[in-house]
Amino acid sequence: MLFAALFLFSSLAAAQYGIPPPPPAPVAAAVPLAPADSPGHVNINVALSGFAFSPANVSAPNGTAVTFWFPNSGLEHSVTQSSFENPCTYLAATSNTSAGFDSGLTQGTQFTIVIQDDTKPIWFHCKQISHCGSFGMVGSINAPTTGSNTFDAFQAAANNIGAGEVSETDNGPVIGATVGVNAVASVAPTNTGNGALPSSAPSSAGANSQGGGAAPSASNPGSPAPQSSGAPTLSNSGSGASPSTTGAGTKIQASVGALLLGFFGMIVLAQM
Ligand SMILES: *[C@@H]1O[C@H](CO)[C@@H](O)[C@H](O)[C@H]1NC(C)=O
Ligand SMILES: *[C@@H]1O[C@H](CO)[C@@H](O)[C@H](O)[C@H]1NC(C)=O
Ligand SMILES: *[C@@H]1O[C@H](CO)[C@@H](O)[C@H](O)[C@H]1NC(C)=O
Ligand SMILES: [Cu+2]
Repeated sequence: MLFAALFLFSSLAAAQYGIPPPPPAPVAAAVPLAPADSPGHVNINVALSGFAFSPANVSAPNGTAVTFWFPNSGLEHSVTQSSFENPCTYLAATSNTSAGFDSGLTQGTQFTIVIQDDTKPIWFHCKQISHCGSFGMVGSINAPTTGSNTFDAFQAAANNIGAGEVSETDNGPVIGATVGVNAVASVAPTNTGNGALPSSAPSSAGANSQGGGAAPSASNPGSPAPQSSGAPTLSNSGSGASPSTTGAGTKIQASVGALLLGFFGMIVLAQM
């Protein structure tokens, strides 16, 4: 403890008196970009450059694992299932269908869903405030390529919402066999870092436990509570500025650091 305190103090003194500080601690390795697709596994970058999924619309047959790669960028994003009709709104359960999957806001992680019915489109968006309505941060899987419900039409509908986007609550990941429409996620966002599926991810061998026609009960006590449309937790500043959820966290880290320094300082004084 004393040694640690002395070390802290001496590096502080070094910085103050112009002695070259020790080399900076190694920066955590950046999360790799989405690797190339492989058989049964499709990879999608999340906001790698700009607020967009890339690729934003893919086709993926039954049993395919689709992994979303969230960069460690300082700004959280999500993959949140929605509907063609309401691109920027979490897909709530109905009496006939289960609620949508949701990664929850996250960064520096990967989130994998497995396709259960490739005959139906899967629509999703990022719930970070303004990303869907103002930036069109949406995506689709197995969307029709012609007609009125294409990916392009979906994204246009999101952009039409614009600043009218309703901020959504974030209750963390919504995963498990009882949620997700036409695709399910069984593992919360995890940093596997190397393209490997999380060990408990469902195999992409095509097992379809839900079946196409089964009507999951909306009152299943095992299913996570769907997000309410009540009081939003993300604040909408209403300005055009890019929102950030990291400001408060950074401040907290800084003051914890100051507290720790003070604590060590007192220990040193006590030893003198
Ligand atoms: C993506 O969407 C466009 C327009 O909606 C469509 O022409 C294209 O075929 C789609 N690509 C895939 C892989 O679905
Ligand atoms: C639910 O299913 C019933 C019977 O198939 C149907 O009449 C009803 O319209 C469906 N409700 C919704 C919201 O899809
Ligand atoms: C994929 O699974 C769904 C649901 O079980 C089924 O209706 C559909 O026919 C399957 N697709 C193919 C290409 O077999
Ligand atoms: Cu986003």
